[in-house]
Amino acid sequence: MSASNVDSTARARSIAAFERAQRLMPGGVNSPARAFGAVGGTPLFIDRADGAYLFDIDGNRYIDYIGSWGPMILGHRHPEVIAALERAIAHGTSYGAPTEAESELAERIIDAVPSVEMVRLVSSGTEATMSAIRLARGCTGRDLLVKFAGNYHGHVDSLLVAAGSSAATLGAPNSPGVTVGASRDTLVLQYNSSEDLEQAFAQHGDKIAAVILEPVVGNMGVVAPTREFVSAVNRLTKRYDALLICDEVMTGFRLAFGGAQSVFGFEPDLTTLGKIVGGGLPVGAYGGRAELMKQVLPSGKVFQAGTLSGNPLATAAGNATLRVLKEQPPYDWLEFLSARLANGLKHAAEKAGAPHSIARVGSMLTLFFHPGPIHSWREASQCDTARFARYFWALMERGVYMPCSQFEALFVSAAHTEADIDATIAAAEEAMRLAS
Ligand code: KE4
Repeated sequence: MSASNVDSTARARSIAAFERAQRLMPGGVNSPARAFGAVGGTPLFIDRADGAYLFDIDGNRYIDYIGSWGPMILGHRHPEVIAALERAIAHGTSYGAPTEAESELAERIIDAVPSVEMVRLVSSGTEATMSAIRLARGCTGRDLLVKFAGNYHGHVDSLLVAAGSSAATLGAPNSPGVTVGASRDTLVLQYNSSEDLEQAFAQHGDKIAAVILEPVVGNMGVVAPTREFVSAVNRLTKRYDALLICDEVMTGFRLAFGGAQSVFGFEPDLTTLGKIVGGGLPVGAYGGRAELMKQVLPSGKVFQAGTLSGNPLATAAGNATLRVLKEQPPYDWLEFLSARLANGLKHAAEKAGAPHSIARVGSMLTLFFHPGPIHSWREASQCDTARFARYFWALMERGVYMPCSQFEALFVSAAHTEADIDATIAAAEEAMRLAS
């Protein structure tokens, strides 16, 4: 079923709302991923959410696998998060002065992530990665930055860079407005390519300030690191005195309480966080060895600031979320549900004869319309995205809201039930057939 065939009567209010929004905001959205560009059709305007469900303004209910792109690991409107917000809002919304809630959230992060001894709270994942990169350059006195194709770290100029012609070729801007100056200090390599990393360090090693990566990639669809790649990243950054930045904005507190680094063995100098640490409100964070973090203003000279950093409402939601994750860890339940879902989607694709591969790490998973295996952007970029778009809309018609791009992870929450998973699998069997 193509997007244009979607039963528009069931979404009349979203269609009208989108027409209005497009007159007011670029593309009618405040983040491009939401505009359904990758799948076509009209994005749904959401009225409310509860547990594992989204409800659009036309009153349709969906089983939600976006989870706000990761933050909602406990499900929507978790009672302890709502209660924490109600308590916080009774005291006001923002003070521009320190609060104990910020220290509590910092303490929770430090206790959870072994490599983090000190942390700075900011208001988004982009702010976290931008600041961690500036700190790495400030601490090392070096300019070059290594990133990997298919890894997304927010809209930081120095990371909006296309790969050069070879592993050792410095990058070029891949967005208007990003200057050559901002991009020429960035090397873009293939994820899971130890050879690329060896070559880049051999050629530029003493100029590389940091390597930044997603320890499990979510932003080209889910791609896990190979053991060899993890070892090469740890070894080469140490050997050349470059810093390793693990961008755990998506994976932090998602794949384990200590993040993907605790599962896969990355040894980061700095870690960036977001999404779950705000429990659905705007919180980002960067942290790492105290000797590095102490170089951030005002204890050090590396500048970084933010009006709403550590906002009382955001830290209340973040603290409540991390408290629940620590006291009632959902990871076994998430593993059970996510494995059930992955198996069901696999069988649905096999029954439909659709070329596919499934990648899953914990409660992040992607069904690629590509036979796989997928280890880097080179393979991921060959997926059948037209088939994905048909599959996406056929699922939407059946009340299942998947991420609106082949190159995203879907997220299972602790609020999902076996019945939700089984209903999703049944819908996927029909959607897969229709999408063929
Ligand atoms: P934000 O600035 O959007 O809070 O975080 C940027 C970011 C940094 N690092 C990683 C690993 C991320 O996944 C993200 C943001 N993720 C996307 C979803 N793939 C957010 C969705 C959107 O852009 O609307």
